[in-house]
Amino acid sequence: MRINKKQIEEHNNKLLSKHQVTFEFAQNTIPNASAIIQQLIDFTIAIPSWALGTGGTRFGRFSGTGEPGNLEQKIEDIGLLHALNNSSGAISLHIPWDIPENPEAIKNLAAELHIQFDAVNSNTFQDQKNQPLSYKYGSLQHVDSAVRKQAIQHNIEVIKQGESLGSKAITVWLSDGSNFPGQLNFRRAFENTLEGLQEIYAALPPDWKIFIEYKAFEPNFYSMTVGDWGQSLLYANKLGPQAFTLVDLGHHLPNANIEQIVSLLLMEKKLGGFHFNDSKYGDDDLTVGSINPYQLFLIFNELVEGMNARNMNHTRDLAWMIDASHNIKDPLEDLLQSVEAIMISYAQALLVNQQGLAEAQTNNDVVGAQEILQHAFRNDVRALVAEARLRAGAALDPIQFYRDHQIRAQLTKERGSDTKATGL
Ligand SMILES: [Mn+2]
Repeated sequence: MRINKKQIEEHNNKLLSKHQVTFEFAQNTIPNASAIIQQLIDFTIAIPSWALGTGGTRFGRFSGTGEPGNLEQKIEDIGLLHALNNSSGAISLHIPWDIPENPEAIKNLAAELHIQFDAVNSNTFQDQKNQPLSYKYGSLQHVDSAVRKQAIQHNIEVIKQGESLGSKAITVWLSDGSNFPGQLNFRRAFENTLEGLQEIYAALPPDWKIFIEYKAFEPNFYSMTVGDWGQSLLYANKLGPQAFTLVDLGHHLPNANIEQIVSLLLMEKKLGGFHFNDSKYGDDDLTVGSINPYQLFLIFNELVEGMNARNMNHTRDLAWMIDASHNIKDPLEDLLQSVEAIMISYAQALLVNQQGLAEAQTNNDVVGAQEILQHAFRNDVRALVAEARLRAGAALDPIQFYRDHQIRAQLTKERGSDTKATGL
């Protein structure tokens, strides 16, 4: 299904007078409001193809209805999100769950819905049907070179799939590691992984990037072969200028200072991309901003400050993507909430008085520095984010629109109630 402009106009007209009251207040109290609105209009966050269906845990999965059953329908779902919020104009594909059978047709559909192809993701964390060798004991780290070769070939295949669609990056997340002390020679596992990554790197087109994603634990619980940002950075540095670290918010040990990690990776020109989610305990894959919005703001503050220091383009120079699991919410509603949370944090970071903050830091004015950050965080910027949507022809209140038009019920009518969108 598609949303037409007229439906959005009607929705906006109904909410306009109420919006104008809050927007005028925001405009009068936030000094650089119009510049911020333009930056919000330009910002886009990629939606992963696997997040459009109901996720689950290892204990079970409670299916939703009307979920997309193929890549075309996944792109259509992202088209719905993008029509509603103007900030979801990219898709991140997972191979082999979403192999495009007809790349030209897929490209045309995406172009029609103003959706670009973000980083493609490889998968060596599970065995596929008819796969000759198993990844039970790892992929690129494996003691058997034949398994490593199979994993390398898969990644090169993913690059080719991405090229056919116009992607410019591959994200490699490895579940490799060990569950028990003594299982693995750490050094050999690292060296094997590096050699594999070097072969994948050699297959990159010149205008491509490779993102090395790290994770502290799970599915391996004693060691992970790319376990933290230091290890990821080691690989990225050894690989070369097209290799970068990818930060997934949920992939740290509890209380890790992610904003500091982000700042230093930017300093080293090695931050490549970002996976948004939130967590209370581990890699919970909860909705970004639902547990710790202040942390999200602090991370965005470092991102904005660090990107500005290097004259980076906020939208294009880093890969922004949601990576979450919607276990009990409607995935589309959850994604609308996620994008909203990201836009709010980004807007708050844009209104930090950076010059004042630098002065406070120089003067060791600890109270002043905290005041500046918390002043920005405590601003209600929702009207700015809504105004950015309004100006771009999207909905003032995307979730309200989604509910008023009973989009899930319509999708269920189209696609049925026994649908499954994930490859797990
Ligand atoms: Mn991730």
